[in-house]
Amino acid sequence: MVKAHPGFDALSVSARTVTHTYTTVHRLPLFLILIASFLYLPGCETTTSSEPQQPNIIFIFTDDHAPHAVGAYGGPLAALDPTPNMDRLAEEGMLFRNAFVTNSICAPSRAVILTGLHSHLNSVPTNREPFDSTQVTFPKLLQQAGYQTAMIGKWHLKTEPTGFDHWEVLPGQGHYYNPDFRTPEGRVQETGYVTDIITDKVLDWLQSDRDESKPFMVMYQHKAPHRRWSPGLDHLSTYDDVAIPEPATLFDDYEGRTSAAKTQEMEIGRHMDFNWDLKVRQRPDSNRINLFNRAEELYYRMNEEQREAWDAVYEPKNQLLMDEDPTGDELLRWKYQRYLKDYLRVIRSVDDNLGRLLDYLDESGLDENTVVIYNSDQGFYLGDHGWYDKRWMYEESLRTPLIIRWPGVVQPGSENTDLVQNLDLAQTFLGIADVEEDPSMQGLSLEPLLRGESPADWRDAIYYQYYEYPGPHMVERHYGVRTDRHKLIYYYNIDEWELFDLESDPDELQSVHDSPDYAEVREELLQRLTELRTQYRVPEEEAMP
Ligand code: SGN
Ligand code: CA
Repeated sequence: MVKAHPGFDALSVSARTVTHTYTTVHRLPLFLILIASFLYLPGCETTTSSEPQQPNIIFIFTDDHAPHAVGAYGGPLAALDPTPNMDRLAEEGMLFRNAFVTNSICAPSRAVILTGLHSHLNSVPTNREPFDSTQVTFPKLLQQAGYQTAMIGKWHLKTEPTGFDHWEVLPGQGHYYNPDFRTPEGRVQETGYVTDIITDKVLDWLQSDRDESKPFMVMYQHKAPHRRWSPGLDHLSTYDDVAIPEPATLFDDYEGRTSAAKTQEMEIGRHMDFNWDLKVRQRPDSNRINLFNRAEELYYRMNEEQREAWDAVYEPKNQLLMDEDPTGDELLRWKYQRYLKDYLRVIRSVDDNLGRLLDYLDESGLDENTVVIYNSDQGFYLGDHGWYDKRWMYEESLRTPLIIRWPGVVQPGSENTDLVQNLDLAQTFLGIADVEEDPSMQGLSLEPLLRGESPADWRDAIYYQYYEYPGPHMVERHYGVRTDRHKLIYYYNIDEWELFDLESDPDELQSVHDSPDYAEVREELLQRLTELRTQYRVPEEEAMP
């Protein structure tokens, strides 16, 4: 059913920069609007006529939060109860078991979500390009359809946000302590911890700046848990008394894969920095003066009170490390514990703040007509393969957490195992709002899945491509296809292939690309890869060999 609401034909100021022509389902003749209004009289609908009919949307987005660090996804880390509020969201909504990204890195992932287009079509294939803000985005379409829109937190797309009635964003990567914000009126610095401050701003906007005659869509986007994983003052000691379980592949030797797995620079053992990553100021890695200086800059960005609290917790533990002075595997184990504890501490603050938001929705009564989505820009290596960071088409970074609560529509506590991607979110949000999508968008609306349907023609394979090489962590460029059971990856600059059977080798340790037993599977996957590249209009210059 098409739902009319007061702001249906309002055109936003920022939308004037848009060059495309839109069609909107809300441009209806007056008599249809009158009939629709009549249908909404008490008795015909459970809501009152003054309430907006379209659901509100809150998109909660984190940076680098791997699904295996969300309690509801299970696995060894779930035993630590890392995310009680996210787990509550899953109990009240739908958890997507097989949610993937198209390009496992920050700015590209954000551009995909906004436009519903793969990286080769949306102007941001790597973290370096500025987002072309004249493109069609889902916030612009929602805004034109009468939604009030806001973007608060990490943006990372360089150009100014467009399609938002309100925006306050971190410049670049932003800071954990005492962060600056870019706003239409200029830069402001706030005092405190970034995850709390972003949440305060979202709650403020919901409480005081909202036009209650309109439905709203807010993008609530954390910096956390991005490197250098700096916990808030209230979680500095969380997990002090536990040993974080180690992943089976912590001591991976990278055999069984292409040369790409051996030439990366993202190993906990070899590439993590003592001061920058591990917060051991007394033990600078002599060859990384730049990282040492950056860490010191952040140390002095904290105010005295913050620094004292920080030192009181880190200093004694650092002293213990210096006294014991572990080496080899023992040092790697120590680094892993420090890394994971800080990463999970940072996530605890995200989760606490999610709790604040969910409480506010309950208290205000907004919970009933608000769709809440939890998602991250990609997965992350939590010591898996001995790594941190992301970028690869391997499972840990290809996956992203996706939990959607939609009261009255989504079956509470349900799970979906279809292959879905961040590419689908733009159309999903437009579908939820009953606003027509742009015909060029390349995803699939998740609406039928949210309603509990299993469309027979749902996609059987996903396409992935990563472009940022050379660059941080030196992960070779690659593209590939993943089905529910197999994955074919092509490192096109070095002309090397990998094929994994995820059923017999879930950790992707042994490529079977050259095995005669997999000749048929390989041909099928190659065929599917070619089809997907045609379907998604991947340009010729990145052509198959
Ligand atoms: C920074 C980090 C990298 C990280 C990129 C991209 N280095 O360069 O570890 O891969 O961001 O991250 S740091 O020394 O600054 O911490 S992304 O999430 O923005 O894509
Ligand atoms: Ca990221």
